[in-house]
Amino acid sequence: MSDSMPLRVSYQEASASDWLDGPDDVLAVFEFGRSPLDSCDPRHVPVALPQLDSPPRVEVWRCEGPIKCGTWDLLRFAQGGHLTMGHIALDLREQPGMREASRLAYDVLQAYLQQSPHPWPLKIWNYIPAINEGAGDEELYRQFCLGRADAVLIDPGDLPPLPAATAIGGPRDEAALQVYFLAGALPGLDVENPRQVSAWRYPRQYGPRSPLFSRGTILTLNGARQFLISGTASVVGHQTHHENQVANQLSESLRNVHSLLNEGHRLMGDSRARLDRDGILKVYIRNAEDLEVIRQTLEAEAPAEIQRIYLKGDICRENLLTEIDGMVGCA
Ligand code: 3EB
Repeated sequence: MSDSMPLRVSYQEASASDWLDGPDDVLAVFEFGRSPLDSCDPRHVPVALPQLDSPPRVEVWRCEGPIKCGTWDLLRFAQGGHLTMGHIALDLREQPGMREASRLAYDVLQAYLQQSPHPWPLKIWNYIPAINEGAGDEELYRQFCLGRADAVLIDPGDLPPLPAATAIGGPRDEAALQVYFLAGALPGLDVENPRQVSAWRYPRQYGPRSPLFSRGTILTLNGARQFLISGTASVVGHQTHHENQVANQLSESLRNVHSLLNEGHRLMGDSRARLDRDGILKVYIRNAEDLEVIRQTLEAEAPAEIQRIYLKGDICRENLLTEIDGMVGCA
């Protein structure tokens, strides 16, 4: 693995505790199929989405230290020399509704970042139980977007630099809304996808408040670059393509990823993101029975070297069956 990546990311077969008790440069360990309410260390991030492929693995983030851990209000964090990971799990049984829970999570996140030496969120992951439940604007994803906008748009009409993001639905019996992030000392370079309408400009039909995220951000540290890719689905313009065709949806998502990486190359001039062994892809799948067709499509269309994991998760539009996110290095 190259040391030029600001954040070294990998999937590992050893247990979460082996990594938490292991090397001193571990910033975070993500364990799948576990309730976010059961974090045992500030660096330990249990994620409710079950892993669909085998063997079971954890996602490990490593960076330059020293690493300092702690709890701040409702948030747990691990702060490295240049980067911070933070996570919040809110028990929805103690919240009046999803909008309020989302607003609270983002209020805490923003208050934490304001006093942190790493105040710029680069990417935020959001895992939302029963994300498609509720009709029309009552849908939990739309309520989540409202709460996020309540917190983030302090001055409406004034759009802050937006981090990359992923928003995926977790199991219905999971009690917690989970938000976790990677943040740095400087803002990332925002990249939009020329094939897609920017999410904050989505038309009204998708909900009362547009989702607030950039399609990707580029993190630069000591001359090394890393591309943080937002959740990327089969959306062209603002519309879902290939309804009910899971393999075609995955191919379209990959076209979107390539288009985004090309746009990043155009903006950076010299360097280019690479889907190689330093990178990871997370593939979210709505219906577990689609695992094999998705795996075959990815194997045919993405380089074999890039690390990947398949998670069961609902996509934020009912007609989307799969989505990809990732972190890749630039050379
Ligand atoms: C899309 O392209 C798919 O609300 O934070 C992807 C990534 C999506 C992030 C978010 C939503 C979010 O619109 C949905």
